[in-house]
Amino acid sequence: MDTPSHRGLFVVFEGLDRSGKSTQSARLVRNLKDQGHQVRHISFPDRTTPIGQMINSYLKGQSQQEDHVIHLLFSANRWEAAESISHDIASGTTIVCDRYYYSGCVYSAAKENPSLSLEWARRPEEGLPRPDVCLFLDISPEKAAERGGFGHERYEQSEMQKRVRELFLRLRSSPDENDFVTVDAGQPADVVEKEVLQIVVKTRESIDAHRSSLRSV
Ligand code: 2DT
Ligand code: MG
Repeated sequence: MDTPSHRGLFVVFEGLDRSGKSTQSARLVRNLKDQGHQVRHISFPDRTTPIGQMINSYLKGQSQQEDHVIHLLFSANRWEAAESISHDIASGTTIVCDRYYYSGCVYSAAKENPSLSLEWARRPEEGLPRPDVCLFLDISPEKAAERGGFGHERYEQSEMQKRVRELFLRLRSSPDENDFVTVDAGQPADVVEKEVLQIVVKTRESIDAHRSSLRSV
């Protein structure tokens, strides 16, 4: 195995729908590749696996799932990818990932099911590869809505988006989530792109300086 200083980074993008995650993660992938890094772009939910297909059908409203069950399926969908993420990072590939366990926690907790708290939601995520940095693309639900109407998937409604943002902010203030960095996603895309790249370059430098290994959630 490579020494930690040659390992890849694990970079996650989080944020509301329409916060610019797809655009910014694609730009980061291109920028890192231009700098000569090996990069793999992934996203959760990964709708291609059998578990991912169950999630897809739920999100499209084609099937129902009990709140805890769908929560655990989203988590299982990350666990089934965990080994390949750790493997790639150890062999020097940087992973750029759209959504991860932070979305898992906040979207489930936003349902306001009394037996599904943010704390409960985080438990099944414990032990997953921990991102080196989580870039939270912060945008108000109003500004996100101005960027185009909502789609037709479950969760794409303004009340839900407001609760999701509040929970992201709550999660951010937890000492467990010390890899969280907030970026103002209401700025022009080019400005966000530069900020993101600067943060990732700094993260790289800090990991190289400390020879930090990949941690666990
Ligand atoms: P996309 O619009 O990014 O495809 O996401 N979600 C996502 C959860 O509820 N739990 C999770 O663990 C993850 C990763 C957020 C589809 C929706 O799925 C939600 C939006
Ligand atoms: Mg979506």
